[in-house]
Amino acid sequence: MSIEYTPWPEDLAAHYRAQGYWQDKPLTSILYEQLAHNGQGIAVADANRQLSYQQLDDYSSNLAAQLASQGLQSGDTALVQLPNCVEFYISYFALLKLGVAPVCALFNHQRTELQSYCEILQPKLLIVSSAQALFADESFTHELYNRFACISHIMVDHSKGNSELKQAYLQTRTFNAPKLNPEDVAFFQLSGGSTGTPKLIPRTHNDYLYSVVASRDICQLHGDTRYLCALPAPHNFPLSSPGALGVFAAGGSVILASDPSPSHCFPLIERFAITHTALVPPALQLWLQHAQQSQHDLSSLALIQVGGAKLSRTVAEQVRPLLGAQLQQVFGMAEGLVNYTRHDDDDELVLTTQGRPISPDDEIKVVDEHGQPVAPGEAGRLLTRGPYTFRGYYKSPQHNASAFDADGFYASGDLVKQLSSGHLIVVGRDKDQINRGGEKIAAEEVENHLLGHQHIEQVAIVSMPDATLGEKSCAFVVAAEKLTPLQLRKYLRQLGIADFKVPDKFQFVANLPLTAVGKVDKKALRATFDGQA
Ligand code: OOB
Repeated sequence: MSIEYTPWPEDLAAHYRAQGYWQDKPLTSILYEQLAHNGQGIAVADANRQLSYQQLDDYSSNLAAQLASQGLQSGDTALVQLPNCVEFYISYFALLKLGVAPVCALFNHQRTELQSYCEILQPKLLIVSSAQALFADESFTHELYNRFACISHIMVDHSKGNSELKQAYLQTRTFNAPKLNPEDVAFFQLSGGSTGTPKLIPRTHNDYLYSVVASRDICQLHGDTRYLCALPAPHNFPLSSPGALGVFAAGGSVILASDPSPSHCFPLIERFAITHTALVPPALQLWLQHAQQSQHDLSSLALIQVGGAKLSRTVAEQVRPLLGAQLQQVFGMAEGLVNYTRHDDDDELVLTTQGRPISPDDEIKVVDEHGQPVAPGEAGRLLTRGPYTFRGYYKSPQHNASAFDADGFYASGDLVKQLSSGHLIVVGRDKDQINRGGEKIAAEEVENHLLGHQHIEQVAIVSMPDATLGEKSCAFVVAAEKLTPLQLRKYLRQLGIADFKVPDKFQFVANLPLTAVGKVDKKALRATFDGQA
């Protein structure tokens, strides 16, 4: 049985095939294609271990065979939550090989997020890590088994020592690979979100493979590329833009860092002679601050990609002088569209734009609030469709009705300007989301949690400017009784939401300003921070 998703219209699908974007190959071909000539090449390493392409293939097949023997089969779904470790890619490829579509949660997701993903996806299998406090003992796994009848197995990995996951992939087994249909959903990406409930993005083999291979070529990755993966491995940027999958498709090596701090990454850069990496702007700023005093040799760095949130020109200008590497701006989204500045772009474009789309068939519309195209070069809302931009969130007909226009263009919620060269400049946002240094917070989701508090009557969460993160979050709260920020932070943590979603500031007010139509006037609330940061 195939997993349901909104397909591309037949005429567009035929066009994407005719243009050679969709190759009708499964995503696993990335791995298979390295085996013949590069089996002994290093695919992935962390500070303690390394795996050749052959090992990554063998281990993922062993695990797939074990999961098949436990009843997992094509069309099933899984939830994976692992830190940046080689097991992440072993598990990812094992599930792809089996035709089991995983959603890969971020490692800082907590109880509430994991439960929502289980709710939407009804997974049969969980692969998680005891390095995450939630799985340090068995109470949460029991809770999940009790609450979700769909779950037949939870595999807990232990970062140190043996574990069921390690036993499963290390034990040689024969794996009878099922035939995969490249039109099927390969896995689910996580949406940054702008609504009350998290949304999942079905990504097919055909569309994702195209974005990976085209990104590999745009970024000119090759067999000697050594890519430092310092952002959370499942995020679309370090997974596919070109990310680890692009590096595998080029036969290079992925080196995993557990976090993007200079103290952690600089020694790895020297030790592995890292050539490429991907950072969010706040991490880049830390690298820039530490580069000059650093004792570590960073001279191997050739390309530093920066994306996930807006990069300021002043910071962008420091990349080459201080880190000795070329800068590439990346403006992408888990829903599809990814833009890159190119190697042959002049400095001005690289410093001031967020790049241009991967594909000649990425269609971009920049429209006003009535959906009408703005004059060339003017700012407007970004709409897009193309060969790797999804056509609908998983099981969300209501939200899909407003997230797409009548022609199937997805409204990303970004305000952009497009230059005649095709390059986009992100100038703002019209979605109810806070971009906290690349980490996305759906305001409504956190507002709903706070509204569950017995003494809170109204709440509105907006961004406030922050010198380091770009934006932080502030909750304006109308409360029936006196409350303190500490109490509310504790309340949210007890509910089990990811730490980055807990508002940085709570402001208690008598009432919230309203717009003419009676909605909370978030613009007015944001304006209270004008001139700050
Ligand atoms: C990436 O993906 P998501 O899904 O976490 O977030 C997408 C949103 C965009 O709609 C935009 O609002 C913002 O993040 N964004 C940027 C940006 N890159 C992403 N805003 C300004 N400048 C940029 N360079 O964040 C993502 C996915 C693939 C590659 C790179 C980033």
